[in-house]
Amino acid sequence: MKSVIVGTAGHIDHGKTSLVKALTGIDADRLEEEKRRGITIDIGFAHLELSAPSGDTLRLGFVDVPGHERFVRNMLAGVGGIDLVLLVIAADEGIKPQTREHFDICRLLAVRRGITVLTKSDTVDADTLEVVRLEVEDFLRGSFLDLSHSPIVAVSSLTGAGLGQLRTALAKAASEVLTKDSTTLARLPIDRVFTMKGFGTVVTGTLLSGTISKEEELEVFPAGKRLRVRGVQVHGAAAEQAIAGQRTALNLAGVSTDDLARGMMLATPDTFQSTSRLDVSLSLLASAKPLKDRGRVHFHAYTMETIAEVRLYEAKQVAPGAKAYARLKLAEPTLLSPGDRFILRQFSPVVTIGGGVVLDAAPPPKMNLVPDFLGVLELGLPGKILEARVARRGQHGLLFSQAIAETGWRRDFILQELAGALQQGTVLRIAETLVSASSFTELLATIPDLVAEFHRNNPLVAGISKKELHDKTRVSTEIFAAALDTAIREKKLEVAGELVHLRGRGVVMKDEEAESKKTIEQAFASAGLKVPSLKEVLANLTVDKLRAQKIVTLLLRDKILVKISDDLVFHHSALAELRQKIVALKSTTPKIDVARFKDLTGVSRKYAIPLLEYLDRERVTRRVGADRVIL
Ligand SMILES: Nc1nc2c(ncn2[C@@H]2O[C@H](COP(=O)(O)OP(=O)(O)OP(=O)(O)O)[C@@H](O)[C@H]2O)c(=O)[nH]1
Ligand SMILES: [Mg+2]
Repeated sequence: MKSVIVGTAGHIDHGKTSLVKALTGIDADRLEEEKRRGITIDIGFAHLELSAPSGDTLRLGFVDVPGHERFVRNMLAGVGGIDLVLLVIAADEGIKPQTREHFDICRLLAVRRGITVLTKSDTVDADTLEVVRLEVEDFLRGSFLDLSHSPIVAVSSLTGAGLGQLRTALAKAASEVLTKDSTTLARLPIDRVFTMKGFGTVVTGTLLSGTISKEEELEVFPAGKRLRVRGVQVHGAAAEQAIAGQRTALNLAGVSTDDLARGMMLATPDTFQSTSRLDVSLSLLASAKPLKDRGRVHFHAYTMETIAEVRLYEAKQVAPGAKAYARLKLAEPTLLSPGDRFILRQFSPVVTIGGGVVLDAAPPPKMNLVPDFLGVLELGLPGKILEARVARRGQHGLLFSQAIAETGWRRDFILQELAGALQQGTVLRIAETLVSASSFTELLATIPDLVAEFHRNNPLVAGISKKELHDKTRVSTEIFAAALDTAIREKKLEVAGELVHLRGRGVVMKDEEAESKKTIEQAFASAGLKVPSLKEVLANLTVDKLRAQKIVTLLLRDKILVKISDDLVFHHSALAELRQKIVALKSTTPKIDVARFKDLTGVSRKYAIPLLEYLDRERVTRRVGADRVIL
């Protein structure tokens, strides 16, 4: 069954509540004070089932709003989720200030459909009714309520005249309303919080999107607390599930009424984030004063309101009737998504001055206007929006979880909308991250540059460690790994163990350095265990001392030379030979002393002691008193 939310709008006392009662039989004025004063103060609710022209049943949920100028903020809390408006104008009074203000609000909120109702038709004669009708027609010309697509119906709630015609018009309009999307993530702005005997905490609201079922978990924003849905009511009757577009009441567990209030939003858990920064497209009413950069305004979206500072992107001020891109800095955080509409009211005196649409609810802190970015968001094509959001993140890419939080779209929808770009390769998917091909290409070009730079600064080191290279790119582990793989596949880089180097380049030495390296290695190799002192070797080289020291360090790192004490360095082959000699001795001589060792190797005592200690450390021998046991 299709559910449609119908809101009333119009000046005080023009007969909105009476009209809702005449249509539904329900008095939406529920407060004692409302009944006593005969005016509506807060929003009220009613419901009605009608047959659509197709024969299907339509379920209409009514949100009746107050007309009094002092209660416009309550009107705003009610009008946020409506699909269709009944603009109520009393035939005996015609267009009045809140007729205009409520109508402006509906236009700014982009309410798409409506019916204009001339109420109290019993109080005027036919000629007067005709004059009012013409006046109203004129007023609505060119708007979403233009006579060409929205009827004007005269009724009397007192006599019932015209109500049949209004019902027919309502059924037609409601059947043409586009249903809200029940396949996306759930969001429910809270408009009432109360306790019900035997139930506990109950909240109500118009479900903007998705579905909410019994026993489901929800998160409340901006507080972030989690709670469980104990029971669901739709239009006053118990249900298993509420679907987008329905007036919904939820009985909640794990939360008291003190923790909840009008203006908070319930949503699918672990998905969204509250924000105090919004990038928006705003429109200023022609009747408003110019809006200056850094101006303060009242901000209303769905059932919430707060104070906002307006920062303009392009100009110093917005002219009456003009549009502008702006950043709104909210005094209190809230959960909003792109596409959500808002209203701005002047700080003081409080009157409606404009409104607009949220383009980005997760903008970076700095106001850097990426060319065309907000324009693409405003255009509203999901695939293009996703591509722009991916591109904005550059080499870091956009995680799926971020894409979901930023757009309010489900993962499968995102994948579906990006299918073309992924196939064409303009957007790449790397594990859980989406990266634009151009950013990835940039990264691919940067990495060999970073490696080349490292080679320049460290000519004697074989390559940069993967970790150091990763740190320099600052991208995620997955993106770095993918980029490195690609660079290797494209034969730009090579990897040896943990070190990355440019292709065809291990350690590149200048000629005399390479020569010196050979000299040093040979000097040690031919000396066997009777090594020269390092000083002696270095003295015979053509390179300077610092370079020579580096070469030795390199030989030590590559384990060609082995340092066994502070000033004794041996060639690895000499030590390997020694080891073999000692091990071979074991069967005939299980124990040796220093003198025997000196005989065996031909080295002096100065060398013998450190060498034996080295063998102990290497577990070739073990010292027992003055002897060594061969292990
Ligand atoms: N004669 C006549 N009186 C009406 C009609 N509709 C409403 N009224 C009277 O107009 C007065 C205001 O009606 P409401 O329905 O409370 O007006 P409202 O627009 O809901 O007012 P607020 O919610 O305070 O803005 C009441 O005294 C109604 O009895 C009508 O069709 N004919
Ligand atoms: Mg009323």
